[in-house]
Amino acid sequence: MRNKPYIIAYTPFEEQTLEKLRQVGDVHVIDKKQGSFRDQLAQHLPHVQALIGSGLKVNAELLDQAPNLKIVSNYSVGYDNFDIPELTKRGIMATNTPDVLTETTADLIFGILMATARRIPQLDRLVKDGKWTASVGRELFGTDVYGKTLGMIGLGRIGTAIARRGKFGFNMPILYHNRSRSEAAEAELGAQYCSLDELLKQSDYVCLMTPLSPETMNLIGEREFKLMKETAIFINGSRGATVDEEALIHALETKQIAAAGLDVYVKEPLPANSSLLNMEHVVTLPHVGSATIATRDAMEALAADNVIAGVTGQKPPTLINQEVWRD
Ligand code: 8YV
Repeated sequence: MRNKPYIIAYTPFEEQTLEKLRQVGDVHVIDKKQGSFRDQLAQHLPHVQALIGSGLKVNAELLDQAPNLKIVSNYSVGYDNFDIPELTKRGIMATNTPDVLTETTADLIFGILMATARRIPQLDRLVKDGKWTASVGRELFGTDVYGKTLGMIGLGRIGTAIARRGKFGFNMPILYHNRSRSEAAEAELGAQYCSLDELLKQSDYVCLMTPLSPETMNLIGEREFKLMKETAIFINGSRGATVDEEALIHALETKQIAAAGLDVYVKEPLPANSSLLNMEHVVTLPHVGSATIATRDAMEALAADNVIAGVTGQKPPTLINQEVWRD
């Protein structure tokens, strides 16, 4: 019988985060170098009270193996990897890391938009490859950003922060489609709510920032790409599965849309045989929206604070399923 709470960290964390967790519990780090991730996890699940990390699918099958689990702490704002109704039914707390990554992620997503529009990676490669031997020709000219229409699908915290950059930095009219209307965004940004189809037809930049859920799975597919302008640039900073990736590849191959900037994919890391890798008009980033040192440190600290609260009888600061909390 253990007398300290048993905590499993299944994503690499900084020593300072592990040290913080060790103040309240026995911490075991799953290290992929030590063998199969699944086997290690299976061995520890019967004893674990807290799980901390990102991306692990936490569903009934896993929970059946973890009868002592009190809290699952996601080191990310998105929690599509959690079966929240199942966790709630079992009285297990689920937490994520909102707010601390909002501005950093918005910076990066706006950065992809700029990089895709102005072909920054292609131009950088040209210079580094020693091919800058004359003035750059029209085939490498970009697309204007300033004053163009930005369509935001998903206007939550990060979506709103991206729209602010567009509105105040680049004078972009903002259209948005969201589960619910945001009077605050309409007042602050003059953002105009519209149907998904209207947004797709009118936007120069279509930026997808909606969380992944059964309702948003494959939200953008063949029909939606057909509705977009031929000059449209598509940006995805949400989750790969919100887009039908085959339909995206087809839309890019057939020039139904002009270009895409992507930080997320159906399968991550992106497989080496993905057609997206061979397209000059696609900018591919390796899921790094929140990846600055300061932001990742803040995410680690918040994810750890959630665990510490959860195993010491306090309410975790960013509890998702509030229903499970009883004083
Ligand atoms: C990941 C993210 O957390 O927060 C999210 O939802 O997608 C990212 O910030 C990050 O890749 C760490 O795993």
